[in-house]
Order: sequence, then C-alpha cells, then structure tokens
Amino acid sequence: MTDYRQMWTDLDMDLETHDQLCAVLPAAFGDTYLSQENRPENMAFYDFVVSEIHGVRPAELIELQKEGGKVFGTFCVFVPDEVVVACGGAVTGLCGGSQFWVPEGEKVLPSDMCPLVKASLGAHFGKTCPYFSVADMYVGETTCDGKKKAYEILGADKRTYVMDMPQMKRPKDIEKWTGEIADFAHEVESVTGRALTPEALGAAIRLINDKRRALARVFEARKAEGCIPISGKDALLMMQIAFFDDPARCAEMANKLADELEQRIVDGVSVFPAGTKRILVTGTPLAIPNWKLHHIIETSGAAVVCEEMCTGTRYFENLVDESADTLEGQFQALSERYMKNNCACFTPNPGRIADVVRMAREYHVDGVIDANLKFCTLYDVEKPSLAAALEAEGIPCLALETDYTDNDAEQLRTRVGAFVEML
Ligand code: BJ8
Repeated sequence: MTDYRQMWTDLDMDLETHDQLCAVLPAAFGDTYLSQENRPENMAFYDFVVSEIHGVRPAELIELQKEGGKVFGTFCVFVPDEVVVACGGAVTGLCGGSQFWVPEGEKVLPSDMCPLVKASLGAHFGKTCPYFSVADMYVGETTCDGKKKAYEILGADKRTYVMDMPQMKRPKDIEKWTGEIADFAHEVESVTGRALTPEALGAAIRLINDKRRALARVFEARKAEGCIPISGKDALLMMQIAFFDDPARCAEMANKLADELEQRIVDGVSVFPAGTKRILVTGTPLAIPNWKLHHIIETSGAAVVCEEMCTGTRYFENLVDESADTLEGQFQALSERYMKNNCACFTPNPGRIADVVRMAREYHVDGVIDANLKFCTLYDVEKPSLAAALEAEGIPCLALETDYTDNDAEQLRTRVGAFVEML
C-alpha cells in the first residue's frame, strides 16, 4: 500500500487524529463488506478505492492542481458538476458520513443538528479529511436551514460560494435556477481562469450524462424479478464512490459492473436466497462510510434493491438535454434537469412520493423503509404523507430515524427484523 503521510502533511492535516480514523475504517469495512458472500467480481475496484480512500483520489486531485486545474468541494446533488468539468476542474462530494467527525463539528454547531452537517464541519475543522483539505473552494446551496447556516461558518475559513436554491418548482423558479447556474459559471470561470465555451460545456454535459446512464444500468439490473444480482450494500458503495471519482472512470467501472450483473441475471446468480424480501430505502442521503442501515437490513433476512435518495436514484435519474449549442440554452437545459430532483427542501414536494410509489413497483419491492437522519425536519415531515400514499397502494412502510452512532443499532435491528417478518 502506498504511503500517503507526506501528502497528508503537505495538506496540513492533523495526522495523529487522522491515524485514529484510518485505524478503524478497515475493520468496519471488513465486517460490513468483505463478510458478504458471492459478491460481483467488479466490486474489487470499489474495495480498492475504499482501501486507499484518503490516498489515491486526493493524490490524483493534487496532480490536477499541479496542471492548473481546480478542485471544487460540494455538499449537494444540485450543484452542476458539468460547469466545473467544462472549465477543467474536478468536483468532489464532501458530505460527512461518519460519527468520527461529529464531536469536532459540535464544537462549532449546536449538538441538536443533523449529523451529516456536523460531520462535514467536523471533517473540515478537525483537518482529518484530505478531500476537504485539497479542495480549492467549497460550493454550498440554500437547501436546508442547517446546511445554509453551516456555509457561513465554513466560508469564514475557506472560500465558499453559495448557490441560491429555489424552494418551489414554478416556471419562474426554473428560470431562477438557470440564472443561478449562469452566475455559478462566472464564479467557476474566475476561479479556474478558463472561459466557458458551449463546446466544452456540451462535452461535459455528455460526459456526466454517460456517468448517469452507467449508474442507471446498475440500478436497472436491480429490478430483475426472482434474482438479486448485487447486494444493496455494494450498490450503495458504488454510489458513494461516484461522488468523488473521476466521472469517465466512474462510468467505465459502473458499466463493467452492469455487464456482470446483466450476465448474472441471465445465469440466475443471486446474492440472496430465493424468497428474500426486497426493500426500497428512501430518505436522507447515506454519505460514505454510513452503511449502518443497509447492513442491518441485509443481516435481518432482507435485501435492499433500490435507494430513492441522493446517494441513489436522485443522483442519476433524468438526463440533461444534449441538443443546446449556446451557453444560454445549456444553462436552461441544466436547470430543467436539476429541478426534476425531488428533494424534500421543495414545497410542495409530491414528486418524491410519486417516485417512491413508482419505484416500489419497478423494483418489485415487498416493503419500503423511510429513514431520515435525526434532526432532518424536511424528510421527517414528509413521512406521514409518504406512508399514507404507500398504504393506499398496499405497500408496507416502516418509518425510522437514526444517526451515525451505534447506540440505536440493536433497537433498529429489532424494528427492521419485525418489519421483515411481517412482509
Ligand atoms: S438534494 S437531500 S443532497 S439537500 S439530511 S443536511 S437536508 S438536515 S442532505 Fe441533501 Fe441536496 Fe436535498 Fe439531496 Fe439538511 Fe436533512 Fe441533514 Fe440533508
């Protein structure tokens, strides 16, 4: 394994504390992932990425910076990667998914806030995540209250640009988001020193669409009836890595995985025994290394076959129209695609409920688990209307709330076990 200590020192990281994180991750990954049987061979790539998670990709990003490229750290799937890529930059997702970072985040934030926000700020201020350290700037967005206030704190420490997200989906909101994307493009041009051209943006739109198509192929394979060719944990890992990998490589590796899964379906190779209950998980994103809920579900006699969340279908569904050949037209096409995302930050947000019902059918699920992170009011408030819509369709639903600690693991296991039993 390559030694990255000099790189981490150069990134001004807190090596001593970072060593503690590096010491626990391999065991957690081994217990959760490597203990699975009959995994697709193409998961070896993702296992390798995890084994070098704070080394191999940050080293690539540093190489990009040496060649004049800039790295943009983001926290939401609404930030259009295409604009950054078109200006020779790279995007890296920064949402924190580990309890390890939470105490550090609580030094600058109230403790009764969502763990994703606390972990993200903890990773920044604790200097224990190379992706935060390597980023030239952060890009925030006005989605939930917690995140938009957190950007003020982050912004006092590192250059941070905040995109003003509409809260509704009227035509004037789509127009407003088009304007926000145009403003963001000016910011990216000024940071990268590169002028955005329709040719470069067109190429970036095609590249990110290819990535979406590849990820969608893996999910398409998860719809197979009578066969579950990949575990939910493995599909989730692929999605989590997609947030910081190079987009062309991400598409290539997802396509290889999809090829294998499609062959598995033909050959009838399933990771789980026949009759295993199929679960759709919906709710707040599961940032790496948050594998807790999937692990509990998949060691309780069920399998996760779909995630209706930003670390799932919301990341790749809907393509950007590739036909526009002016920047104005491309910004409009980007806005139209991104505004189809049914995040609970919108009001009203009937689209998410319709999506979950549609996907429950498409993925042939036996039940839905609607899980949000503690203190995420947006997703919590949508629980009753989602449950009612699923009930009307005869689809069982279990509502859960959790955080990054293991304190509730046994309680969750009991509830998930009872739910699976009654399906
Ligand atoms: S588009 S889901 S990535 S905002 S869990 S920090 S909402 S309190 S993450 Fe999200 Fe963009 Fe929406 Fe997706 Fe706030 Fe809730 Fe925490 Fe959340």
